[in-house]
Amino acid sequence: MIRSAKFIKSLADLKTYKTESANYDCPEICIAGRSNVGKSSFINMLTGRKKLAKTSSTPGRTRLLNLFDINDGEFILVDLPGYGYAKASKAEIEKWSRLTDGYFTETEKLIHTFALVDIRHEPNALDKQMISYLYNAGRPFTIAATKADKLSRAQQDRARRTIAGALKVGVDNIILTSAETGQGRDEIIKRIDQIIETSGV
Ligand SMILES: Nc1nc2c(ncn2[C@@H]2O[C@H](COP(=O)(O)OP(=O)(O)OP(=O)(O)O)[C@@H](O)[C@H]2O)c(=O)[nH]1
Ligand SMILES: [Mg+2]
Repeated sequence: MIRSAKFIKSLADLKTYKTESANYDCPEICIAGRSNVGKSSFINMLTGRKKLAKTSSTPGRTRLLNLFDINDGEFILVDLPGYGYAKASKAEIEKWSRLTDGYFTETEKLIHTFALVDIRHEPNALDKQMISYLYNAGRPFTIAATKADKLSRAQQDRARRTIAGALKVGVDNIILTSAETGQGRDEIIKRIDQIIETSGV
């Protein structure tokens, strides 16, 4: 259950992340995925706060690592910059990937990742890379297909099978979500409750 949500801080580099994360003792759950897939909107949907995380129709909006406190120290939601933003400069892309890759290697508090893919697109090489990275690193994750409202129910079913096939997971491992309609919200919250419970905090 999410009772309260509060923005903590935006962090531009790993060093700041390490300093900041030393200040809290609770687990982290992060939201990863391609630029514009709907990570920040996903956080807003979960917390029921439309403007908590900044969203934008222009890809590449989230350039920093953003931390949100959930339920007064129960866990931290981490909003990551998206990958695969074609229009970004090489220097920017390097900076963001240093930050996101670095986050995954440095964090000692991450207990789960929500890996987001756009329901309308077949997962690309970067999406596949993200999933195999998480899998090989032994990092527990859940796949959420965002923007389900853009497709009919029949199309959603088909898309879910396509995504499952491309990412080599069972269809039941993909939760369909929509920040517009709230579809999938209860399922995600239920998953979070289980994750927190089994993490023993
Ligand atoms: N129809 C629909 N639009 C969505 C949904 N989720 C996000 N969007 C739209 O998609 C665009 C990108 O959303 P963001 O939440 O900013 O995406 P992001 O993944 O945080 O993007 P970056 O921070 O740039 O990596 C915005 O215009 C959102 O309104 C959804 O579930 N349904
Ligand atoms: Mg964002």
